[in-house]
Amino acid sequence: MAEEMKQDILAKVNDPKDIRLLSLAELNRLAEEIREVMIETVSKRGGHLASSLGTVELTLALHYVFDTPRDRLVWDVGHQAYTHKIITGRKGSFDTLRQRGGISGFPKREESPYDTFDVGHSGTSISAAAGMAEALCLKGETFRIIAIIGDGAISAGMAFEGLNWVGDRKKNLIIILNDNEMCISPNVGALSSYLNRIMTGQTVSRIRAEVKTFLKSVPGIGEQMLKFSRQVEESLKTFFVPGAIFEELGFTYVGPLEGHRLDHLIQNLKNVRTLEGPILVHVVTQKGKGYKFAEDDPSRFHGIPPFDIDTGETVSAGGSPAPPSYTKVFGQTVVTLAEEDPRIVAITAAMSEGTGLDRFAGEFPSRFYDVGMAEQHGVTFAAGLATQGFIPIVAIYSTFMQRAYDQVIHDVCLQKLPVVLALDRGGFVGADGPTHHGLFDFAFLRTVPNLIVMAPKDENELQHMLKTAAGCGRPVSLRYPRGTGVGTPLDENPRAILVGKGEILFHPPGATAAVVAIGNCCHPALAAAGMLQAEGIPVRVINARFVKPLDAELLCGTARELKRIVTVEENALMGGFGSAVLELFAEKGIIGVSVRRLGIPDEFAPQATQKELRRMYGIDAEGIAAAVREMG
Ligand SMILES: Cc1ncc(C[n+]2csc(CCOP(=O)(O)OP(=O)(O)O)c2C)c(N)n1
Repeated sequence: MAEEMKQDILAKVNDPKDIRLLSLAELNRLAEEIREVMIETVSKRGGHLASSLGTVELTLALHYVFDTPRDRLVWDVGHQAYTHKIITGRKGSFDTLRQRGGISGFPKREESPYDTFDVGHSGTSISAAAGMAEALCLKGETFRIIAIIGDGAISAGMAFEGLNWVGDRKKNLIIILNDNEMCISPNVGALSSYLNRIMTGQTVSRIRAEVKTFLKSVPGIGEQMLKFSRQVEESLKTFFVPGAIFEELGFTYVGPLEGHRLDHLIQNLKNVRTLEGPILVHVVTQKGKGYKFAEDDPSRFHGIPPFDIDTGETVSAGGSPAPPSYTKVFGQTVVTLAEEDPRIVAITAAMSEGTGLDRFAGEFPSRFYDVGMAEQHGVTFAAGLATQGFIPIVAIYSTFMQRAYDQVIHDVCLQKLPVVLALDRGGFVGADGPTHHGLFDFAFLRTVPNLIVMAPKDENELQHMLKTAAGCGRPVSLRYPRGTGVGTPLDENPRAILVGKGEILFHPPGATAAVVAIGNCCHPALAAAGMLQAEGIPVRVINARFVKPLDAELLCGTARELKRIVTVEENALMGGFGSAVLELFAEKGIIGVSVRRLGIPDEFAPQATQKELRRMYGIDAEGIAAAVREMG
């Protein structure tokens, strides 16, 4: 495919100024060329293809009409901004998308003056744009601010808070609602149904117009019928005006616009540019537009690993079949547990496939809830269910659980409600980078009273821990990593383990140090011990299992005996697992023990593969072994 492509127009575009010189025909051709580049690059690098394919014309029209970078485009989530990247000076580096040292998959201020706000989590664009609008007034400047938000992201609580504010402040601010009726899966919620009715309403008015023309053409009775149809139309209008909800909130509503027609978009955006006050422009797009496989299955192409362009199939690494992913084992186990216990219900915040809950959704549709991109609501909703005797399992990626911190504290833990917080993507996520790494949950959750914090060493322990969590009658956080398991065979039935008890994984005679690991760091710790054993350095390896409650007896006993401890975690060091161990030792008056903590220092880890990051931060087998050697 690469050889066939010739991007003549794109070759001339280095900056949005260049596209403002193009004719409509050239702009349409440019859209095609951009799609080719996007498909080609994402097929090699992986990425958020479907969303970015859906915004090609919209992005071109925005840069064409507005004076960027003076006018500010504020993207929500930012996964749909590949066209924006390509035409704002990053065409040449687009091939490094999501790679270590390469350009980010999301807008990033340090990357370009065209990127006005760092993003990755949803629902921030309206508030950020509102802040810019206030600043503009304070500074007496006159540029335009345009927030671009999807129909999924606008369902986030924060987006509603922003709308509420903007509609009231009456400052100049344009919100583009990019409506493709999809989140990752089909969108849910009352607002989504409302938007859908607007579109259906449009179809109705078009049909009505056609009927009118027809009636006029009927001699005699036609006029009479037309009169009647006008009356019906009037009553329909009061019943349904497109965008009325936004008008009531203080916005001028414009739309729905056809999001893949550049002429239509450009003309309407030029008009919008002249309007004052808060404006909401409703643009209808198609997720995956222009690439058949993505149009047919936009969910799969939302975030896709490398794939074959001709077949749309993801490229497998080959060799022997990989062990199941943690996500898959989690999804299977929830189903197993739910079969035994009718109190178990499951909740996702718009990520049923990503969290593996799609299987549960299929088996127990009435006990499954997709609350939309609304983590805060999801957690408190779970707390409500728990007050009525249910056992909610809320599956949210570690990074997105940050959104629901107060809900965890105030609504779940304060009331000791038995809610299971299943934190997928704990640790490094890889190419999505710093906005998405799950590196803080041990630290921010272990300080919350009543909460048990655990992490399994492998996929088999994950199923046992999930059984433990669902059965213990307490709030629990259970975090596990992105990616495949380590290949440990799965026991047939999940069984509960003892809360607060760790295990010794390797107990060589004559050990002079212990590596105390948590979660997915246990297997690298074992590998390190194997390497050290071969060098004549016997090291004990402990799987702590719990960040809280810690196994005080095991850990303090080991420290007193061996005097040298290395802790390992895929989490921020500050306040994390190693800190918990140090606090325990201080509390128990353990002295004369040297402790070395391995984990992530006080910085945001960059984008790179998980393997590269583990190497970089010294928490892979080599890094752990080196730390033990250095202790002497
Ligand atoms: C707080 C938060 N929760 C979940 C996600 C994961 N996520 C990324 S994009 C997306 C769907 C976005 O839907 P929409 O806003 O409609 O944009 P589209 O991809 O359809 O263009 C989700 C759930 C996120 N980025 N941030």
